[in-house]
This record gives sequence, C-alpha cells and structure tokens, in this order.
Amino acid sequence: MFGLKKKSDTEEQGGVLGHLRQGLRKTRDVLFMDIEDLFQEKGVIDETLLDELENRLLQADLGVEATTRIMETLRNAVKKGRLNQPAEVIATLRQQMIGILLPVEHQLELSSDRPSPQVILVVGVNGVGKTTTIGKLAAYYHKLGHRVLLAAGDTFRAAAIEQIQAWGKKTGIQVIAQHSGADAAAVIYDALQSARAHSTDILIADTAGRLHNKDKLMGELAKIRRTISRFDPELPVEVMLVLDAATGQNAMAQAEQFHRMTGVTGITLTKLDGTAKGGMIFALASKMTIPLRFIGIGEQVEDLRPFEAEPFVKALIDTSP
Ligand SMILES: Nc1nc2c(ncn2[C@@H]2O[C@H](COP(=O)(O)OP(=O)(O)OP(=O)(O)O)[C@@H](O)[C@H]2O)c(=O)[nH]1
Ligand SMILES: [Mg+2]
Repeated sequence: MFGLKKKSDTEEQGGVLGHLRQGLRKTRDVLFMDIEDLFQEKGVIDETLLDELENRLLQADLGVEATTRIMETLRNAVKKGRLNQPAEVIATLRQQMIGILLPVEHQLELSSDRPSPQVILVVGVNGVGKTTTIGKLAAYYHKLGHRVLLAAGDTFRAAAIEQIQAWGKKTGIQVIAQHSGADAAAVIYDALQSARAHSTDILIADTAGRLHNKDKLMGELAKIRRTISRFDPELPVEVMLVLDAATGQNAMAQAEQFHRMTGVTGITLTKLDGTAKGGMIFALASKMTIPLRFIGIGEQVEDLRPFEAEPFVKALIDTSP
C-alpha cells in the first residue's frame, strides 16, 4: 500500500531477494508486523507512532546508538514537515538503515598479484557456525571457479574433523586433516604446503571454538596466525570472525577480543534466519569498522550470501506479505 514495491522487487521475489527475505523473516516481523495497520489507524505521523517505531527498532536489537541515529533523523524530518505519508517515513527509514550498513560493505577481494593461496582463517567462539560457514564458503568459491582446499584445524572438539570432512564430501572439496588432538598450527602448515604444491587458490582453515576471554586459547590462535606468516609473509590472509546474530550485543565484546589477539579482517554473521534480533547487525556496523563479508541465513550450503547493504535492507523493510 505504500507504493514501495517496485516491479523489479516482484520479479525477484522468488529468487535471490526472496530467499533473503525468507531468511530475515523473524527480524522483519518484529520491525514491521502490522506496521501498515498502525499507520492506517493513526492516519498521521505523530510522536506515538514514532515511539512505536523506536520500540520496534530496540526490540529487534539495533541497539541504542543506531536507533538514536535513525530516530533523530526521522523526528527532525517530521518536525520540518517533510514526512507526511507512511511511504515517506519508510523510505527515510530505509535510507538511514542503508547508510549505517554501507561503511561495512566490503567484499573479500581475491588478489591476483599476491602469492597464493588466499588463506581464510575462520575463528570464533563455540558453536557460532564456523564449520558450517566453511562448508558454504567452499561451495561458494568452488562455484565461482576457484580451486579450494580445506584444513581441519579444529583438532580439539570430538567429531570436529569428521564434520569438516563431511562438508568436504558434500561439496567435493579436499580436506587436509590429522588426528584428533594434533597441533592445529601443524595441520594448517601441512595444508599450506599442500595448497602450494597443487596451486590452490583459496585455503579455508577451521579452528576450534574458543571463548574470547580465555587468554590461553586466544594465544593459540595468535600462534596459528604467526605460523601462516612464517610460511610466507606475503600471503593474503583473511582472519574471518564468525559471529552468531542471536548473541546480540555480546557479539561486540567477542569482536573486540578476537580483533585484539588476531587482527580480524572480516566478519561473517550467521543464523540471521533463527533470530528476531537480527537488528544487531546495525549495532555492529555502527560500532565497528571491520568489513562484514558474508551473512548466514540457514544451515544449507546455499544459505550464505556476500553482504550487501541495499538488498539486505530491502529484504528487511519491504512490508508486503
Ligand atoms: N539456522 C542456522 N543455523 C546455522 C547457521 N550456521 C550454522 N548453523 C548451525 O549452528 C550449529 C553450529 O554450527 P557449527 O558450524 O558446528 O559451529 P562451530 O562454530 O563450528 O562450532 P564449534 O566448532 O563447536 O565451535 C549447527 O547446528 C549448524 O547447522 C545459519 O546461518 N543458520
Ligand atoms: Mg566447528
């Protein structure tokens, strides 16, 4: 009813955007469920309506900073008489949301003038979705025509090696592994040698989940990072931190600690499909400058997308059923 739906949206509903919309459904429901009715009921854009919108932003876990930034703009525009129609409110909201996310939209560039392989070292606390993301990433890059190799760097958790091997099987990608309990840095060194020998483009290394506030475990990660540099200091290395969207504002503490110990260069935000608090992505983007590379919107191999601010907000804010 707001006239917000362009034709191209409709055409895309069943495709990529539709998939994203489905993945973000829970958060979108918190933000926009019955919002059209609310606008209709009130008939005017007033303070109560803006308060309701503000509540929803907070409920969806956008955090105080991002919410305040958005609401200030909306309130100012209403005061100046620039927002008289629901569609105008939504359009301004959309613009603000994109504005917050755009600074962290940076795809991982694969450089052709650096030595190969491009290493992606995947780190994060327990259970956030590291190994699953690796399986999806392997399939993603393989599909783009790159030669991919996986390293079973989680030698700690029981069945972790089998789990990544299962992803290897599923995606047709080779996995370099040693026995359970082996030194993770040694496994990754092995994998680097193999990658070199076989002209692999991308080596994706798993690591054991660890709590960001446990210094000893974080020290091990720093050791793995140094091992990669020792192998070849010129190698392009992405230290990819995986964060679970459902952990909300605690994700910020994780990001800070991991960054301090390992120099995180990119973030993948998982499980956006499983939470109504996916608004934390805005809190993350307004507090950090680390690029957000990918988002996870499900457990299947195709449920990973490079992060793009505009389609993300579009999928979130489109209020049609
Ligand atoms: N719904 C949903 N589930 C996910 C997503 N990513 C991962 N999962 C699930 O989260 C659970 C944990 O995933 P793992 O990949 O094993 O997590 P991990 O970080 O490797 O865990 P540890 O190795 O134990 O630290 C599994 O059940 C995954 O299927 C996602 O984007 N959406
Ligand atoms: Mg794992």
